[in-house]
Amino acid sequence: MAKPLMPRYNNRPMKHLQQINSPADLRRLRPEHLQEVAGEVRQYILETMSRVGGHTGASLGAVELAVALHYAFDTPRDRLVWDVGHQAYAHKILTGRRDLLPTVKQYGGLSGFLRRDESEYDTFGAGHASTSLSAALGMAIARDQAGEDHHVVAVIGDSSLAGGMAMEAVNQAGHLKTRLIVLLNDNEMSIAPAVGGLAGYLNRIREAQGYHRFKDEVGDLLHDAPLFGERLYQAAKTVKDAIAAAVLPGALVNELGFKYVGYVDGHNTRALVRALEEAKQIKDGPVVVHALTQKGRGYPSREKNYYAWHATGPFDLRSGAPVKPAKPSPPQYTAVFGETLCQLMEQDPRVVALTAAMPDGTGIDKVLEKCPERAFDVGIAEQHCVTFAAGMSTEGLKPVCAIYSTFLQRAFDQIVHDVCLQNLNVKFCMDRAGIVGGDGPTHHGLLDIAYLRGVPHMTLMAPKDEGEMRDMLRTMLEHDGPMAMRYPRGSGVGADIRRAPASLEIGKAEILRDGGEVAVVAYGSMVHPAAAAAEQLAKEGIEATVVNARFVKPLDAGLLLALARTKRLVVTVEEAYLAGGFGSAVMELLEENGLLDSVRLVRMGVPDRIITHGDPKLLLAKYGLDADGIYTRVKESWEILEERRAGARSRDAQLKG
Ligand SMILES: Cc1ncc(C[n+]2csc(CCOP(=O)(O)OP(=O)(O)O)c2C)c(N)n1
Repeated sequence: MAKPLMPRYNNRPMKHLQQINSPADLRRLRPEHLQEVAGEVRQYILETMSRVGGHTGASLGAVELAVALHYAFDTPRDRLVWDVGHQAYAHKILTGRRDLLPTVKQYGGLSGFLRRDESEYDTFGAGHASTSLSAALGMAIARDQAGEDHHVVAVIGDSSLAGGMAMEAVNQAGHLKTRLIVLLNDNEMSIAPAVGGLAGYLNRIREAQGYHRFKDEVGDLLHDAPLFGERLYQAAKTVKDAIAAAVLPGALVNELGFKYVGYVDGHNTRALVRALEEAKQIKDGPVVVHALTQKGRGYPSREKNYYAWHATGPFDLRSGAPVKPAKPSPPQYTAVFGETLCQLMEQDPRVVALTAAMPDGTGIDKVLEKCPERAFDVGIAEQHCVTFAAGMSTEGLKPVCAIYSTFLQRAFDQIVHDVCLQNLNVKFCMDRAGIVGGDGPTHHGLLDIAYLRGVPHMTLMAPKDEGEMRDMLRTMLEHDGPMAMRYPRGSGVGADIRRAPASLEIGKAEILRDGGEVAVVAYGSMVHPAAAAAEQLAKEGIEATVVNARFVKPLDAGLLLALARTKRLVVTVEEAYLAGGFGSAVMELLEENGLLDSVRLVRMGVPDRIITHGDPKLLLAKYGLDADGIYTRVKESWEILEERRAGARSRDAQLKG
């Protein structure tokens, strides 16, 4: 009889993986096969990511964790809560989404993070860091109240554990003494190398070499010893706990009420399953299982660059080298920002630069390199970052907080309470404002206009391109008081970045094109598409004035009111939620001046719904936020006005006749 064909992936046999359609299939395997399963999962992630890109390194580091977790626990009955969710591709593969992995982050495909509406195994959606312990603790309490007995397990990275929310949850968990398992995925990395006191603490644990050798080598030997192995191992555990207590700096373990299991080799499935089984036995409070992992484990490159591998684009599977885009694009906003800030810092010694765990993502890596004594990576701690900056400003420093629009949401109260109420001189530079693409709903920066516009003392602006971003950065540093600037993800438009940055007049818009009975007033990233739309309209005989608004607070009220008085149609365009956004600010201005009835106002922006992940070009087009979309909307709105005018004229004629 012919042998059945071995399932293969890109010509490699995937003996186990093809049979695993749910964790129940995994749990049917013998424990000695788990390491092979992990090998196949890693290979599958590598081959897939080499083609489509994604959170490659983060997920490669957590392959064995996912295998061991789904093996040791009865998921989805036992609840698994992943922090951030960027490291969970193996979890996706094992929970019925294997064949969809190549669609990850693409429009209509799998989310890059975890989502409750994607799978019953995704018990809690995330994307922002440090939420898992709070959510898991809530689930554990709900379990206790319902009289149920399943396990709740939070998986959190060493850097996310240092985030404020996670620390608050640790504080409460120790006090509540409810049953909760925390698997600490400790790879000594955030996206950048981990920073802060907790990183040092975990380091000290790692350096307890005697304990390490005991656990991993002697422990294994005892376990495998014939006849008395299990008993010897159990006896040794007591000794091991004593050693742990002796060598571990006690804060988390003793003082905060957590039990400790570990540390354990996070790439050894057998050791992991054993540690998790041990944690399951602890009934009287929270326990942390400390797993040591390597980010990017198995990445095909001799140079160990965990920083670069956290997330990757497509890469060469043999060398690990990134696949270069077909045609080079203009420099990214982030890079231009970092360079410009370095230049301006040379001219003003009071300027300091701050990032919350995103040095490369914000361009602050350049400042950290050039003047490390004036640049600070505070870790995943946006709230602290803002108040830290506020404190600096009270003593005359000029802090620039470079924080993604989406992550600055975390620090809203600090902006209000610590910065703006005291009118302190803190600057906010919001990278990734607007639709960010593959990272999706948790990462789109669509709310910053709405959440910052209503705060007294705040000045809010957005450049039309990377050249004007340099001007705005200079403008910010010359003015006193809280100011925020938003700019999009990705490449600029190719604007001139060699000229010296200019100082702009606060609250003054720029007229780019003048004429006609239509005005298109665009904010930030929508200015160039609006100008292109106006070109197209002009070809069809519809002349439009195009305004680069530059400021949403303060608005250029003089210009906007003049437009409202002289034009028949005013269209506002922004890459942000319409509710509370730039168009809303213009509408309020017209209403306050009794002009809403004298001009037709159309607001273009993002509607009040969750915006999915996918290619930003596609998503922007979907909401009409590109040159074609603006052209179409202006044309339609203009034609409606013209039809009404024609109707009114013919009614007048009839009445006169
Ligand atoms: C509030 C917030 N700030 C910043 C980020 C960006 N971010 C995503 S993953 C990550 C690093 C997380 O490090 P760690 O928890 O150690 O997990 P690892 O990636 O090393 O597995 C950061 C800073 C985020 N997701 N949420």
